[in-house]
Amino acid sequence: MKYEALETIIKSDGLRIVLVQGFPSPWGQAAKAMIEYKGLLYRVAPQLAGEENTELLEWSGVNSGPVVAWDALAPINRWEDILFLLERLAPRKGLLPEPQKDRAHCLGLSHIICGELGLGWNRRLSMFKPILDSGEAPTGVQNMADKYGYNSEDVAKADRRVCKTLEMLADILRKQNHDGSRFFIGEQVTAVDFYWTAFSNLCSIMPAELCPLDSTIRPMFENVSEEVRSAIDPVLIEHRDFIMKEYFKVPMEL
Ligand SMILES: N[C@@H](CCC(=O)N[C@@H](CS)C(=O)NCC(=O)O)C(=O)O
Repeated sequence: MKYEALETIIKSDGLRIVLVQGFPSPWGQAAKAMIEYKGLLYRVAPQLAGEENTELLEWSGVNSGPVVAWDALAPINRWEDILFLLERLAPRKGLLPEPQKDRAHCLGLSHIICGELGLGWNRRLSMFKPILDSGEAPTGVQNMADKYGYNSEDVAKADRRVCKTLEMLADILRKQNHDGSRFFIGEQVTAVDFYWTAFSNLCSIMPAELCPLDSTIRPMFENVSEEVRSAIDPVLIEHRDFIMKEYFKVPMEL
């Protein structure tokens, strides 16, 4: 993967994705892995974490990553819009099951992982806490805290909410394993398998061989409370290792 200037990819056509450069930002890494799994060609440009990203904002209406664009369509940024675009572009390697019950289950679990007040959101609140508590938060972190709903009430509940989600995901996987499947839903890979794998990095960061994160950034990801650490059932890590090996490009490209 080669980052190109944002200006260049704005002017080009086809599929483009803007990723948070240098971070295993799970929304972007999951989208990138799904694009690659589906065999879609893409170009990529960087978003700079915590910075103004003015050009990105002007083009897409947001200054976060990921942003995805297809031909002349307006750029999109929400995980479900990105997923549905990818499904339209490469329906044969579908990541949303057809049966309605499974589809609802898949979208519900995806929302619990990727959505507002979901797993990623709550882990981010907990990751910001020590930095903001220090009273010396860099401007970039303060910007992100303001943008992503940092408030004392939700911060106080974040770890508990994460644990509840991890417990539920582990229960589902145990039941699936018992029924002979290595996936969250049915017997085939779905979007949830990609999301959990990418978001697991916020709870249990992968080793450097799989996720070559700069050593100055890694400690922020390693800072996981004992409460959350003990809710990471081995079945969750076995699943993400399997999905990484079979469905992601390794090592992750940041
Ligand atoms: N738009 C995504 C979430 C985007 C998001 O949370 N992006 C974060 C990932 S950590 C980001 O861009 N952080 C860097 C920044 O805001 O500067 C969605 O809701 O589906």
